[in-house]
Amino acid sequence: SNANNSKVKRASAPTIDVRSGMDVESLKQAITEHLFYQQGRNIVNTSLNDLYMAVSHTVHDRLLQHEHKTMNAVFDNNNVRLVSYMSAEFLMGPQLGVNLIDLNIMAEMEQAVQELGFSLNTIMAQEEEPGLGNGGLGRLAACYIDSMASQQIPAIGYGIRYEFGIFDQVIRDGWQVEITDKWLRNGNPWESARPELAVNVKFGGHTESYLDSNEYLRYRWKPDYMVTGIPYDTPIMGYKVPSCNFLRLWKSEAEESFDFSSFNQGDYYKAVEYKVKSENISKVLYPNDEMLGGKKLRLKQQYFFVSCSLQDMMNIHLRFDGKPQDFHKRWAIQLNDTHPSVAVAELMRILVDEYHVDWDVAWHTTCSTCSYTNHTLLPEALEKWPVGLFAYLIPRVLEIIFEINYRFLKEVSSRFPGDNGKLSRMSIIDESGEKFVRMANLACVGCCAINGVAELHTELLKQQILHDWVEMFPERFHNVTNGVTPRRFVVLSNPGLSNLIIESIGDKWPGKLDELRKLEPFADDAAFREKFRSVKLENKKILAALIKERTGVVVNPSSMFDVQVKRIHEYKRQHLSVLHIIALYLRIKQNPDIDIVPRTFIFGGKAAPGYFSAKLIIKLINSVGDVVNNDPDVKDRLKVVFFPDFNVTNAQLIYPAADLSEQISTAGKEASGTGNMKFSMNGALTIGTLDGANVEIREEVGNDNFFLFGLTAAQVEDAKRNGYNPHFIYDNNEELRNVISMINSGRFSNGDTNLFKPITDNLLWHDPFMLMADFSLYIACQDLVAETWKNTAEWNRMAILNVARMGKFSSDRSIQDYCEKIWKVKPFNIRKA
Ligand code: 6GP
Repeated sequence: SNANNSKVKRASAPTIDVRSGMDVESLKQAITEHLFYQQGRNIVNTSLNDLYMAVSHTVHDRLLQHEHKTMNAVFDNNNVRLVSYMSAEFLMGPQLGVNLIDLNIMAEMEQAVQELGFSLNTIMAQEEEPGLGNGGLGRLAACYIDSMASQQIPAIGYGIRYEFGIFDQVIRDGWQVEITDKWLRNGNPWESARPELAVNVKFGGHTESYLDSNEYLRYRWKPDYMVTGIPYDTPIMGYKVPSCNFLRLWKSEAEESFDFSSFNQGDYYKAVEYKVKSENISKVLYPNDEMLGGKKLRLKQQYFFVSCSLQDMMNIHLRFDGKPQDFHKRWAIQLNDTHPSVAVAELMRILVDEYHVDWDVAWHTTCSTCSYTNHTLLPEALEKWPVGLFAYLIPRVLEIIFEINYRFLKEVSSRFPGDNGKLSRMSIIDESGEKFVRMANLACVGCCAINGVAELHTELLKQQILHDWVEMFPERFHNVTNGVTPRRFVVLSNPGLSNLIIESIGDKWPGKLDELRKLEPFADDAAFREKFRSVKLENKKILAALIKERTGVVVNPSSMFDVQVKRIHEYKRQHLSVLHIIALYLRIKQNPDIDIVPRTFIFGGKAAPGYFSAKLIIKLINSVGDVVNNDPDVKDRLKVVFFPDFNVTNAQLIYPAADLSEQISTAGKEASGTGNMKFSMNGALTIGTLDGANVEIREEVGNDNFFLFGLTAAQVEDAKRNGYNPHFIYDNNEELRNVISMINSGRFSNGDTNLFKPITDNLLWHDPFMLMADFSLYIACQDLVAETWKNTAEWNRMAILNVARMGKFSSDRSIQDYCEKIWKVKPFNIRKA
């Protein structure tokens, strides 16, 4: 009864706790105090950004409480294995909204902010997102650290604190223009610098051998210079659980005392030059997903963040009183593609050179620690570095790679005697011409697990680029199909749908996505379908307003929103969708009274700045839009929009408004895709090929609820082997001929018949991504899509079933797979610890 009394008391007179209180009064008080003591403002003279900062600091305080408790509990326990997710990219997206959801104080914060005279949505819109990634790979890393926290897996994400993230895209005259992303300009309330945890990283110089006190032959690295890594931590809260992990990103700085010699000799400029050189390492994210082979700074970035992270992990391990060679018992490292794969050699260097662990013991430790995820089959994305560059930048690491390779190749020749082809293919060093270090080979040698990101992708990996490795180490191979976090991509971005689902099946699903199955019966409930339709319509109205604001194009919210948003790449085939648009336009031009389903085609995505064809595809989309959108014959039945600057913030507004999701890559080329999952979760139907995770999405939602078209991966390979002839297809398909002729006629380029020639010539004479082969199948499938759209009840039934059957694609499930198959790590309940 005492407890009861105090409850009653607290409810009527809350004790305000400005650092951890979750009630409206505490939040208000905390915001007001942060506003004054951190920003020097009062609520009456605040700018929106100052208010955003104050609200975010208020949330950050609460996260720190959880982070502190989590880390104390973890570090108190000697038997916990932690995950280290190493990634050159974390495409985090805005933080305020998800943190409010994870802390379960969205409503309280809304009210607090409202009582202060503002709206939470306006404040959230103020946030400049940390775009520290290019696309799928970086966004996956962000989803995974979210899910690790939510699954109560003790984990640290390790990466680089780029001063400039992925460029901002603007469209001028239909072309992409890149603008520097100054995301730190207005301050970052989510991070804390931890200068006392700084570590140094060596570069350049030479190595030498010496005898240690036990007369053992050892090596040491005499670098030219050192660079200091300063960690910046961002808390990563779990969803409605007390666990809070963190993301630790490294900023490079000049090593304080290092260049004092030249400074003292009066060479002030040399000292400053060294400072600039050091700070450059974490200056900018590389936007290219293609060949980076010659980019010295990129290799420096990779080694810098890997070395910082491993030193930090060793420091943590030793703090637990661990022995260096037991490192693998404390840590499971996941290498997000080959970008951090130099970790294999660097961990060996630390164990052998710095802690004098025997080579064989160190090798066992290293292999038991590291695992590698491959994210692409595209040969141009397989990283390799000139041996000379390695020798120049990190000479000791190269020696260790040579030693690893020497021992490994001995093993290969004894397993496969006389197979010289295998030997040269599996060698870490490519010796076919100029010598290169092959990063995927280094990863495969030094990792106990290797995985692809969707079932099809893993099979193709095993058959194609990693075939030799399967023969050597079959037990190392796994599949872990990608997933996405429903907290950000449904709860936060689609409140209308979320509330409808909660009304119908309760609120357990965001943390347990299989629960969505309970929605299935509602697909046959006309009243529910109507509510579902009206949620979608509201989302489309919001997007339509934004499209008007950003592009000037007026679109009809009741038309079908046909959306393709992702990086622009030929294998993703944005231009196949353009061919379809032109085919529809031609049908209208041939018969202006034709009965045609009104559609709004929405594209978005960045092209790598050096990828000419991708940039020309953006220009083509905009050019076709200019003609189609303004032709009176079209009568607004078709609209084509290129939504500029596709990023996480914009993505959150686009997925909820989509009716049709375009997942039309050439089969066998898209490793998984994750946008495909976000669309389905938000009730879009997919038109797609049997590629990446599309295969599994179709399996889950049912063949009848998925618009499938196109060649299979095996058929694509067959066609290539048998001498694929795109021109022959063109000659035999009148609609296709008319479409291509229309482009070549200059109709979309003010009479310039050359502008888009690189695209059409490539399609007619090479067509490496088989658009010609899939064209007629795609058009036929799109016609079926249009027919289905006319039956609103049927369309919505299918869309609801898509939502209901997406449980598998929560990143929570992916993380559970990694824990069971690869990391051998269990959830750690800090309340029970
Ligand atoms: C991407 C793949 O292209 C995409 O299919 C996949 O869903 C995503 O990774 C996450 O696994 N790959 C990259 O972004 C990349 O840079 C080297 O690969």
